[in-house]
Amino acid sequence: MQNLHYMSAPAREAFTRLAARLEPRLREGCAPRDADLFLIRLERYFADFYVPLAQIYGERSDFLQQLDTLGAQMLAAYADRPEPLRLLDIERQMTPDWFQRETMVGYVCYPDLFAGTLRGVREHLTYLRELGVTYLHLMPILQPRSGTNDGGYAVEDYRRVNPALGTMDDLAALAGDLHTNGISLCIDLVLNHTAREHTWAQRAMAGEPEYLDFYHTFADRTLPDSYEATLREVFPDFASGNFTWYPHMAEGGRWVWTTFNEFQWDLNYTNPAVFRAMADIMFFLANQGVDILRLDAVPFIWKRIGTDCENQPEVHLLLQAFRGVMRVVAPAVIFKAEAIVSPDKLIPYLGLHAAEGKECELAYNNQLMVQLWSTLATHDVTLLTHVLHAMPTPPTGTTWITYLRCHDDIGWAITDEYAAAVGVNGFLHRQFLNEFYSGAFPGSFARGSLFQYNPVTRDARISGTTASLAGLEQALATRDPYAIDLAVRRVLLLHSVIMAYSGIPLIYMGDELGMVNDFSFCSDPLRVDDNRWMHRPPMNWKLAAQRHDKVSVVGRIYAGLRRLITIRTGTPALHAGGSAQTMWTDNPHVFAFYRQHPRGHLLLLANFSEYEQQVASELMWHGKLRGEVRNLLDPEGFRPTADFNRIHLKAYECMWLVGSQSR
Ligand code: OTU
Repeated sequence: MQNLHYMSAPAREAFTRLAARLEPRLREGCAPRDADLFLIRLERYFADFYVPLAQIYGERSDFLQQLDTLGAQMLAAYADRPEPLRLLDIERQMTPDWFQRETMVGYVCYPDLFAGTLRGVREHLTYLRELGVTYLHLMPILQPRSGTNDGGYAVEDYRRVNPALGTMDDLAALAGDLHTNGISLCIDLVLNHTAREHTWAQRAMAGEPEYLDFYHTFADRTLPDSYEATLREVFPDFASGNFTWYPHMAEGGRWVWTTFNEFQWDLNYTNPAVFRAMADIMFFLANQGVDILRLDAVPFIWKRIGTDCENQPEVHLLLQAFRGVMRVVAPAVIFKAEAIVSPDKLIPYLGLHAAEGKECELAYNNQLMVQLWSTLATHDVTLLTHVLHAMPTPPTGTTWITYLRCHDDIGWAITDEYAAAVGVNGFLHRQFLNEFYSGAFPGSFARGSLFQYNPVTRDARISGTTASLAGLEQALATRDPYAIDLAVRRVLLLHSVIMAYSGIPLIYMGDELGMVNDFSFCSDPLRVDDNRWMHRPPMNWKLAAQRHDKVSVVGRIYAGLRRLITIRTGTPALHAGGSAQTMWTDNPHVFAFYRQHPRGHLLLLANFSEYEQQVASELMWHGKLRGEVRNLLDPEGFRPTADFNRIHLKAYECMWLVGSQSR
């Protein structure tokens, strides 16, 4: 036992106590080697969860009993873990960079929209394999409340799959098939709130004190009013305020904390039973074969009066504790933080300082996403370069999810400070982006819609698919071949950047086919109020059938993406263990970054203008590319000569330049 002396005295004492209590049961229930492995992991990760839990719950008189119960839960989950997953645990611990590899390519879809059911998804694995997908994020699949349910983010039962999609056995079978095909599985875990139909909420509703304590509820407006003074509203259009009055709750009615919709009740993590219940759900899902848990709305899980109740220090302590216990039970599983927050608040989700390597392995790079769209509208890379320059590097052993679109709207997370630093007025720029992407701005190629327009602040966000926002919908409507060509180039340009920037690129279902906005949600009374459904269309398999027709629009987009993926997976410089450093070029339309990894270097150049552009080739030498320089994306089109000193990029062209000598 080599980890004991790394622990503080109280941690050591608590560990020794817990291990002694668990060991007899462990020896009884597990093979000797498995029992040993559990104890080794328990010792190795004990402080990782004990220390944060002690900070949050240590003052409670029942803290040690809580720890005992947690330990018993861990042991039970470990004993239940299927053999193939135990091997996967060992394999992943030997390959801690598995999710950072250049071979990682993500795809995200709603299973019902993609293939009807989980079985349907299994039947479409060849499609995903053909595209080169190695990471599949299935949007909410656990049993939601019936009726409107925020696209599945109002969960009624975390241990059942939405019956419309299949069963838990179907999920486990799908996970097995995915693993056989080299694809890891990500699912959503909504840990900030449950549906009000969840048994916990129902029992709270009935006034059971044990379950009232699972939520934040209030007899009158005193505390809600004090909190409300500093809270923001996430969905001002259809769910104003953060508290909902339930007249029949307990006796005499209560206010319930509902950050999102009124049917989504925020959980109360000051109660250790909530932490334990959620940890148990994590174990359960891990044992079905889930590899990545997307922790939905995680910034909101801790409340503090006088603050916006987001990103509180306790959120990070809870995440560290969750991760610590998961390392013991199911170390193959990693966490993805769904924290759409500013860079300084985002980086701590990947584990900073003492928490390095102890929080989430993945987080969405919202800044890159927002800046790419902003740059597409302005054709000017200055703000993009500035913002990414200032963006902290993810700590060792973690990386980004890079993406263009997801099921949510695009919120213009561009601070006034960043905008001002490059001579832009933040407010006016955000107004411009909303006008541009809703198509109101004269000459705009985009067709999106405003989401959650707030007439007081004039804030709004944007809905729409990649293709529609990049001009394809409009171009197809006008049948203008030149406009269509530009739109296709924009779609590919954006993907070329997210495929090469450090992290796992995540393709949003339908983007590989250039699918445009879908307005069928307008005739569904449960969806009509939420225009995010315009970019959540059913998969168009008819269009998919044309994907190999290289002269068609869909064929051009699909082939382009397919090529990017093939080249990415063969380019060691793109391993996310390396760095991505943005560089200034001498042309405001050309974005550049440099990827450095011991196994290779790569310089990306991306022309955000619809005209040919040039940059000084010295860039490559500053960037340390050595030997003969090649453009991986177009080896024929790029022929450096002895005297060349400018690099020419075609309209919206992206280059991935590498040198023949790796350094
Ligand atoms: C998430 O989004 C989901 O992505 C949404 O689809 C859900 O509606 C929501 O949670 C509730 O479950 O504010 O505008 O910093 O940005 O959690 C969407 C995180 C959201 C938040 C994010 C949230």
